Amino acid sequence: MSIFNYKEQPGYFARLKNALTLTQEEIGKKIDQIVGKQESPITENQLEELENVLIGSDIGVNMTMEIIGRIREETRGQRIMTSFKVKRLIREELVRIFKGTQEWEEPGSLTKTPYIIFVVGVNGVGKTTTIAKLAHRYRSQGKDLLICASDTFRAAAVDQLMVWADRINTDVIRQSTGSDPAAVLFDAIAASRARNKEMLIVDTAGRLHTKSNLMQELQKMKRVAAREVEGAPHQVYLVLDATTGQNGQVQAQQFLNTIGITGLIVTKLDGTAKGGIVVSIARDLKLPIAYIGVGEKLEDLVPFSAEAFIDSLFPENEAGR
Ligand SMILES: Nc1nc2c(ncn2[C@@H]2O[C@H](COP(=O)(O)OP(=O)(O)O)[C@@H](O)[C@H]2O)c(=O)[nH]1
Ligand SMILES: [Mg+2]
Repeated sequence: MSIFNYKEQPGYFARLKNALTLTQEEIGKKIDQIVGKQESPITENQLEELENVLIGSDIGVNMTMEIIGRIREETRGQRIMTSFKVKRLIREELVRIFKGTQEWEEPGSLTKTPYIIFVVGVNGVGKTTTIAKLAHRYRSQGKDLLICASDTFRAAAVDQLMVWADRINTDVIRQSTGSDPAAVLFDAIAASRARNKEMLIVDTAGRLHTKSNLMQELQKMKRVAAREVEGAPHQVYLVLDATTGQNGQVQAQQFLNTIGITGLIVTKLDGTAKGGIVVSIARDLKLPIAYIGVGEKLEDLVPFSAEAFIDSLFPENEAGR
């Protein structure tokens, strides 16, 4: 669970809510339609419909079964189950899931420099875009940083990084296409030292068809970082795409087993009704969700707050009644 307090961030909640509009319609509104404002015990039919809504939102089958089980338990003995009460139960279950994940804290003032962040994940999930957003964010917090272009597999990857870097006025350390990603990293660490940079954000390749090479490559990069800087890599962010649903979890497990992950970044939460994936990711991986991507612009990356996430799906004033 993140210790980031969203209530202290002006505008944060409105933005999150906006990004989660489709998910909210998919979960919150549909639950309202099913259980309505009824004052009689919930029927088996309604439970089935609820189950479909929850599964459809990508919250995960196990999670859905747990929630439905609790609702069933609570309605036993003819207890009244209104839409508010259903939502409150779901809220409670979600809070419990996020409490089961590790704590995560955004990099603060940096002592071990360069502070090295690896950004990993399969092709197309949004790694490069996220790196630009992260660099933008950390720079606005006053951190002096460099970006390392270790996705040397595709020429376009470095070009894309250069375009972003230009816009945020940050240097990129790169070599020619096909060079050893660990060698680029070695260079980038040397450059960070020489230029007194506090932070180094590392883009990595994400090709799927030669996965074992990719994993070996990442392990080698990890060894280089660890040898050069104490405690490095200090963060390994795994980027997952919310729109690809449950597939992401299998990938995640592989990255987790190979290089270890300190935090997850879930992208493309805007424009999907499947935002429930965030819950099943947290539940299954037990890893903290560090940031979420809510659009394609530089500003569209926000720290994840489980509380804000739950509040935007099930407003507290309604669910608490
Ligand atoms: N809507 C939306 N699009 C995103 C987000 N993050 C990344 N993208 C888009 O996803 C596509 C792939 O991103 P890219 O950074 O190249 O992925 P990479 O292959 O993992 O490096 C691009 O078109 C990005 O604009 C997000 O949070 N929301
Ligand atoms: Mg990329």
